[in-house]
Amino acid sequence: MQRAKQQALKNVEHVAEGVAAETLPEGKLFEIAQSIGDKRLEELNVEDTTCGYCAVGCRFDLYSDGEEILAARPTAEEDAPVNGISTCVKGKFSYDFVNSDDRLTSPLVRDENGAFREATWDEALSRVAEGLGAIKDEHGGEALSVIASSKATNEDNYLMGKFARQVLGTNSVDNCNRLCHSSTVAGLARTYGYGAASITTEDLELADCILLTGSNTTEAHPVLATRIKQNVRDGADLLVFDPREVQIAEYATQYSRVKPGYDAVWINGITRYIVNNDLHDESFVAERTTGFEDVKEAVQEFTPERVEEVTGVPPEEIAAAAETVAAADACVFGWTLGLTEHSHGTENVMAMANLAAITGNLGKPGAGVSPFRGQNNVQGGGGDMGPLPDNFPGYQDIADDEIRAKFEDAWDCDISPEYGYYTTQMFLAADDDDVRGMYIIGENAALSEPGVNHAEDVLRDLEFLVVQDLFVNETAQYADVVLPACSFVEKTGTFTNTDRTVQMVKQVMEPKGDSRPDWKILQDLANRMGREWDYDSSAEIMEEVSSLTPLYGGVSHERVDGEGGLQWPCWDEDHPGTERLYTEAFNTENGKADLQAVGYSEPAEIPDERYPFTLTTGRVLYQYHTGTMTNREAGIRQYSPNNFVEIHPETAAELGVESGELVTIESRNGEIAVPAQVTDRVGPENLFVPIHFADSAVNRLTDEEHLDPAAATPEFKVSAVRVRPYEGKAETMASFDGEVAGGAD
Ligand SMILES: Nc1nc2c(c(=O)[nH]1)N[C@H]1C(S)=C(S)[C@@H](COP(=O)(O)OP(=O)(O)OC[C@H]3O[C@@H](n4cnc5c(=O)[nH]c(N)nc54)[C@H](O)[C@@H]3O)O[C@H]1N2
Ligand SMILES: Nc1nc2c(c(=O)[nH]1)N[C@H]1C(S)=C(S)[C@@H](COP(=O)(O)OP(=O)(O)OC[C@H]3O[C@@H](n4cnc5c(=O)[nH]c(N)nc54)[C@H](O)[C@@H]3O)O[C@H]1N2
Ligand code: SF4
Ligand SMILES: [Mo]
Repeated sequence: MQRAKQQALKNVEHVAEGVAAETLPEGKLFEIAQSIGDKRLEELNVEDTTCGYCAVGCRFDLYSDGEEILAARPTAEEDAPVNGISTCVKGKFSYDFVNSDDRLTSPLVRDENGAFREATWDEALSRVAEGLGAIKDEHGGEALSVIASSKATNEDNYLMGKFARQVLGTNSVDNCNRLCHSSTVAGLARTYGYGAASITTEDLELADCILLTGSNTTEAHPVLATRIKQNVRDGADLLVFDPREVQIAEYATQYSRVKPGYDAVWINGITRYIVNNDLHDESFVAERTTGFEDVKEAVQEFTPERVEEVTGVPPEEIAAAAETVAAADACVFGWTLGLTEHSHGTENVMAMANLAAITGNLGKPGAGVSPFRGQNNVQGGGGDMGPLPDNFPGYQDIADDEIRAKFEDAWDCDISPEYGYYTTQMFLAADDDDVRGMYIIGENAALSEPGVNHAEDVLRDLEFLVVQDLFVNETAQYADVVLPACSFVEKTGTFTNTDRTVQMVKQVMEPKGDSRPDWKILQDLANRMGREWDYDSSAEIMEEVSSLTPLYGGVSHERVDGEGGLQWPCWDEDHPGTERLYTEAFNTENGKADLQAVGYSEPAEIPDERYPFTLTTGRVLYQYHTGTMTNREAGIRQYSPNNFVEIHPETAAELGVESGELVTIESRNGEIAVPAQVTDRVGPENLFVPIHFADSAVNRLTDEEHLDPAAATPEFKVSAVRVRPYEGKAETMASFDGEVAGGAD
């Protein structure tokens, strides 16, 4: 298809999506099908594959002429269990990054002047082997750390963990789950046994009540939002608790504005109301839980008055929500980062886990807990595959002697029983030279870590840094060697989505230039560093995963492809997979949910006279993270060209600023200048800035030191800041042209 025509089509569809903010009707999709007709179908490659943006795990057919991706169209519905025919704007249109001019097509090394020059694979891999090897020889493998990529496949990630432990000799391997849902994983593992969603996606439509918190669902998980809205239209109750009146709140039976940073308080308030009014599920509590009495006692301090004082939620809203949840036959508790990205995120999650358990909402259709996971493969690649400092694949503890012996034997190496550093801790450990070299794969840490002024210093000062990515992203600018990886459209493997479904990812195009799939790069490097890996395909890697990982015991490419996805636990070849967790028992020693009393905690940064506002950060529909992929999309840039800060009209009036005018936001950690978007979506004491823009990176304002004690998650959702009209020239906003395009209203 001619480019101009294709672009015109895309623009039309963008408008349609902008209005619907979700999916195209089937008829429209049919028209697109017709327009591909310019090319004869037999000239095109078509594969059913899984989206590489978010963890909803939409599946569709991707069409390519071998040079570029032409279209994404619905695949057979039985192969798309989560989305059916729906997709969002990113999965449908955002493929320009694949062929963008600045895509990495060959390895880069530093020349004698310190500038990057292209190099052969041979030279680049030798440099990496020498650079990492020298630190290992002098300081031991523990002085090295690896950040694995939740954008990459399960098979890639299994090898990232194996590479760290077997080849480098370090347990310091982690990934973006640390910045995201690791408090969910910790909180749910502690109470129920598995750190994952208990529901299958269909439960969002079977529930008669959905309690959502800290989730901007229509923008961050659009296809799940569609399913929720459908159910609400059919009569289900929707309760939304969020400091911002996000779009999903428009559909809610009840929206409550909460003060950021105090979620356990209102959740405990609801639990208190339920237990004090005997509205809990007594038989479920008696037969399937322990710890109820402790929880009941712990929630007593969260009286309606106290909850209102701390969180701003009035007593009648707590009572109404409690009555609705208790009256429901089946309720899903959904959450995202508003609950987890806190210095006490694990407590927030456990408070929610208590509420779900005491109301008996687990292990039955339409009920359960559903943390909507983030990156396309953070459930699988970021967790299940074990590129983690404390776990082997399948959450097998590295400190357990028997398990460690199993992996030492399989991998033919010694493994220390000491946990390594979590991602956030790696950056702190580097200050003391406890980490001297890093291998960062598909993670733009220079923008996504908390406190990036500090992260930049660390990256600059490392003795050796290798970055493996599609682009010379902000992190790669500090690298000694950059290795070109290929994206999900150029390789085969599996991703595991937010409801534990393992799904096929299929190669639709040849790797761009000299780029290679992550697993092949790791294999070449391992062999250069003295090992003998000889995997012929990612399917073979999955065979090794399933042989060592009981949760994935029955997972193979053949089955995943043939059966249209498999949900873990899938213990063996004959096991059908598991739609819902905990139908019979919890994954704890005695099979019961181990409820944990949760008391009062507050954020690390509390507003004061100098920093009177609370800043929270997050996402918009059209953009993805640090923009490496979406910012290369002309259509997307048109809708979401630059950064902004949401400011309440009263606050804006006090400051004397209007929409589009620049303001300076300053925290104890740094400052940025961004245009104001005046809106009452935020409360008067709150501000919101998205995370997608490098030229006024919001993580200059966040803090790297105050981490969740159990999960080491940073406090991305609360920073104390002050704000003033911008005084200087707008040089910090090179891309700003006076237009502000905010989130979906
Ligand atoms: N378009 C798009 N979609 C994405 C992504 C993307 O970059 N762009 N990223 C993916 C990834 S990796 C992730 S992890 C998910 C994230 O998905 P979300 O967590 O839904 O995304 P965020 O924008 O970070 O917003 C979290 C919500 O928490 C609210 N919030 C802020 N502070 C608090 C608080 O203290 N308490 C409560 N209860 N709520 C609070 C915010 O107002 C916002 O509505 O999105 C995934 N999907
Ligand atoms: N203030 C604040 N900060 C946040 C958050 C927040 O809410 N607020 N959210 C946090 C969360 S939840 C997350 S998940 C992180 C996200 O932070 P990152 O994971 O750092 O963000 P991305 O921009 O998705 O970076 C992924 C990189 O992988 C590359 N890539 C894509 N596919 C592949 C592949 O197959 N192989 C390889 N090797 N590379 C690939 C892309 O080009 C890109 O450079 O940000 C965190 N930071
Ligand atoms: S909802 Fe997520 S998985 Fe589905 S198309 Fe959009 S970005 Fe991709
Ligand atoms: Mo995330």
